Formats: sequence, structure tokens, C-alpha cells
Amino acid sequence: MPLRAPESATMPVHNDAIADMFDRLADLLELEDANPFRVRAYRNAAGTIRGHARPMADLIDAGEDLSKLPDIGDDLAEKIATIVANGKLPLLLEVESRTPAALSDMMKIRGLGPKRVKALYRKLEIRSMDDLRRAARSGKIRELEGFGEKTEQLIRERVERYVNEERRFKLVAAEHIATPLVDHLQQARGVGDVIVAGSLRRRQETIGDLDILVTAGRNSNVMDRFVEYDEVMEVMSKGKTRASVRLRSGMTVDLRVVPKTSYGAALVYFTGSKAHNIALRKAGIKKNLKINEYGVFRNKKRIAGATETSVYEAIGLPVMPPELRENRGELEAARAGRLPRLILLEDIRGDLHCHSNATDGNCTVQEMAEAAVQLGYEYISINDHSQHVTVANGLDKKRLEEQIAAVDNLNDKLDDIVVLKSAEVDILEDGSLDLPDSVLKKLDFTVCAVHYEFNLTRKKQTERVLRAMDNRYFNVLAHPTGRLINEREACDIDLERLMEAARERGCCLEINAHPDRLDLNDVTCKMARDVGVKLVLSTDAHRTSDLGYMRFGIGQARRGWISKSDVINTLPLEKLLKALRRC
Ligand code: DGT
Ligand code: CA
Ligand code: CA
Repeated sequence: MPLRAPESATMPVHNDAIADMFDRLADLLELEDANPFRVRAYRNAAGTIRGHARPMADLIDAGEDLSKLPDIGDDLAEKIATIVANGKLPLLLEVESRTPAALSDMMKIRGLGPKRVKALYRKLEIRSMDDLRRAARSGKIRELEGFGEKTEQLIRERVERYVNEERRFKLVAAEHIATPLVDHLQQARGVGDVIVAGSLRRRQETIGDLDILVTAGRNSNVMDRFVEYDEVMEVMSKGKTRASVRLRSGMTVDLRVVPKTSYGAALVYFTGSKAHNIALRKAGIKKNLKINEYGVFRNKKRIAGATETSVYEAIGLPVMPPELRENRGELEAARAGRLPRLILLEDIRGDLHCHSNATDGNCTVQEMAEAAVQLGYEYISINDHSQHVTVANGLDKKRLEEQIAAVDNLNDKLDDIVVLKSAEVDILEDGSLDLPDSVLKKLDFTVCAVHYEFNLTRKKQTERVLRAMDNRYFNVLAHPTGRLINEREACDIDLERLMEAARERGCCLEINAHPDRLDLNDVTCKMARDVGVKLVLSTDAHRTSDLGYMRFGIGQARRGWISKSDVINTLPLEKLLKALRRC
């Protein structure tokens, strides 16, 4: 199981992170053939903690007795308190240190439990991730008892990914790590701007490391303050103007301190991307200008550098939004005066993919609606799952009809927002929809999605969705590729063809803003823009706080050159309903 990156220190340790530690401890103990009761005790505790509504840290603060919780005795209560205090579980560290690295690495591959890891270690003598990859490629694993071809395939996919993406954090996790650190640095003496540049500023879906830029005078103590930050585990380097540290979360942070006069040039440089920087530098050379992180120079004379705008203007270009800086045609577009005017978070007037506790959400329809009012939305839709999907209690026709009636009642009571009636309808393997037309027609619109059989051939998968789109009640294709960042690859599907078909039929594609999905992603957003299909930007919220995920979808949309006019939930209600109507 992949260990979640613990949230930052100044925030309490998250319940999920505590539970992950106990699960990992149970796994490693099981590898050692420890007493099964002991193993189970840690697993049960993990379940209790993960499922508890309030953070353990809060319970401890409130002086509550954790040993009264189900499956938590005195010993476990003490261990939880230790984790909350130090972010670490000494017993886990001890067990980790005596577990052979190959075993403990293999345990991080999802789907490989202790039993399988033991078999791989003992029978195939796998001693490293490389061994594991070789074994999976050579077809040896399928021959082991209890494995088979499918398992081998899964292991292979996951090992390849583990090796490639091991150290990249999802954007949401990187934000959680960066925000309190930025606060901490802002409190240093003599500090002006503190800004996270690099891939985070460009809103890339995953982040390799944080690049923080600070303007400060000579008497500032910001460097000391940086390396003394609570979360710092290792100081890798420290000089007068630059330092690098590794945090407890595993995140590396590069800090640069620059004088105000170079701030713009340094910001351009450290925002990147590298490919964009190189293209900029080339554009400068053509004008006999030298561009680096200190400024823009003609001969040896600095002609710009204090602001980003000055740097771009020096080479005759408008400053461009960080999300566009990927060398994907932005310089050419800027030169031609054809940079898109990118969509903003404020343009969004409602969320069109949300769940309630009728299926797998955590809040009532009314709670979701009230939270949407707080965000200034004009409308929100509730899109609970249909039956087929793997959630336990998907809606059948009857329950959906009950929800429709309940939403009508609720709308009579609500003044500030309209709740749209919808559902997240499963696209079955044969391309039919999981609810009958007789109920679909009572909805304001539908979002439809694939939730199983992701491994069909490209042809079959594409035809499956095209057939679903033939249903006149199909409106929005939700999370079109089904990928889960760092967990599940996009399914093999002809997106361009789907986009064209959707455009012809008056259907939309979703940009799912959930930070685990971001689907469409930046590249496929741009494809959608080129095809001219309309988009919907939604969060897939399962609780009120998830509505805030919209910013991640906005980031991807902006990276994909998307404007307000490409996205229909920027429209006022009447126009939205018209835009949802099929041709
Ligand atoms: P990441 O950390 O992998 O998510 O991606 P970035 O883009 O944050 O990359 P990083 O941290 O290696 O470097 C931060 C920025 O510094 C990068 O976006 C552009 C700039 N940079 C780094 N290396 C080079 C280089 O060799 N040439 C140029 N021109 N710029 C570079
Ligand atoms: Ca970086
Ligand atoms: Ca870096």
C-alpha cells in the first residue's frame, strides 16, 4: 500500500496518516510471521482511526481517553499519542529497519499483500524492485502458486509506475505541505515576497519538489528560519542565498533568496518550465539579449528583471500565465497576439458533479446546497451513483424518483440556489445506461461514466461510450479516461473521436477537478478546445469541503488553454440549461 504523504507539521497529523502507519506495521509484522492476533489488532485499530469523524489530535487535545475507542487499548492509545506528538511511530521505524529493503519496498506496491511478497521473496528470490520488474516481464510470476497472468500483469504495471513516480506528490498534497511552510517563512525578519514557483505555480498535476523564492535584505534570518522549520528532516545544503532540505513528508524543498531587483527574472526562471525557459532564452538571443535568473542583459547592462512583466516585455512579449509556460506553442501564440484569455475560478457559477449521502457521499443534499451558496454558486447538481457501480447502495429507479421529489421540495425552500436533479449513470459494458429512460427523462441532465471494465481494447471501449452517447438522455461524459493519478492508468480510448461525437450530439465532456483524477488533464483539455466540444468543470465532491477542489480543475483547464466560453457551468442557470440541451 502506498504510504500517504503525512500532512504538514503545523497541521495535526491526519487520521489517515496514523491509520496508514498501523496498516504498514501490521503488514511488516505479518511478513515476519508475527502472532496473527497482534497483526489483526493493528489492522483493526487502523480501521477505527480511519473511520473516526474527528481527528485523533483533537480528541487528545480535548483530553479524551482514546483507549475507550473500539479496538484501541492502552498500548494503542499511547502509540497514537506518540504519532500525534512526533509524527512518527518508533516501533514502525524499528520494524522497518530490520525488514529487508526489498520486502518493505514490495509491500508498497498496491495489491501485493504480505503473503504474495513472501512468496516472491522466498520462491523467486526477489531482492529488489529491479528483480521484481524483471520477473514480471519474463513471465515467471504467473507460474507461482496463487498468482496467475492477471496478477502478473498488475504487478508489472504497478512496478513500472512505482519506479517512475515514486517521488512525485499529488498537487493537493504538495499544497498542504507548502502552505504552512510559506507562512513560516513569511514570519522571518526582513522578508518581502515568499512565493512557491516551479511546477506548483504552473499547477502541474504532480509535483517533484517545491521551489520557493523569497525576496529579502541582507539582515534577514530567513535561511536560518528555513532550516529550523519543524518538519525539516535533513538539510541537504545551506548557503547564503540558496538551501535545500528534505521534509518529513519526503518532499524536497529548494529555497532561493534574491534581491528585489532580480525578483521577476528569478521568478520566471524558477517557475519554468525548463522547456519554456530555454525557448525564452532563444527568443532573447535573437534580440541580442541575455536572459538568466538575475535579469535581462544587453551587453553587460541590465535592462529588466524586477518584475516578470519587465522580463517578457524586454523580448517583446506579453507576460503569460504560469500554467501556459510549457513550451506548447505559447511563445508563438503570444507573438501573434493569440494567447487565450484563460478561465478563472470566479467564472464558475455552479458545480455539476456532486454526491450526497444517498449513495457514497457524506453529506445531505441540503448541506451540499448550503455549502455551494457559501461559494457564491447559483446552482449545484446532485449526481448520485446508479446501481451498477461498485458502491453498495447505488440508486435504482424508485430511489432516484424519491430523490427527485425530495429535491423539488428542497428547491421550494431554498432562495439562493437551485439544486439540479441529476445522477451519475453507469455506462454498462455494452454501452447501455444503467437506469431506464423513463427516469432519466425526469432529470435536468445526466452525467454518465465508466466505472468498470477499464481494460477493454481501444476499439471496444470507444464504441462502448459512443453507444452510450447515442442515448438521448446522455449529457456529460464524466472523468472520460478513468485514470487515478499514481494509481490507475487512463483507459485506452479514442478521446478525439469521443469529443467529435459529443460535439455533434450536443454532449459535453467533464473536467473532473478531484485532485486524484484531474480527468480531462491538461493535454486532453487542449484537445477538447481544438475539437470545439463544450466542457463542464466539476469536483465530484463527496462532502461539502470537496467543493473547494474546483481550483485543481481550473489549473488543468488553464494548462489546457481553456477559456470561460469553453465551459458551460460559467453560464447563468437559464443559459446553462439551454447549453445542456442536446441537438
Ligand atoms: P518538478 O519539481 O519535477 O515537479 O518540476 P519543476 O518544473 O518544478 O522543476 P525543478 O524543480 O527541477 O526546477 C524548477 C524550475 O527551475 C524549472 O521549472 C525551470 C528551472 N530550471 C531547472 N533546471 C533548469 C535548466 O537546466 N535550465 C533552465 N533554463 N531552467 C531550469
Ligand atoms: Ca520543482
Ligand atoms: Ca527544484
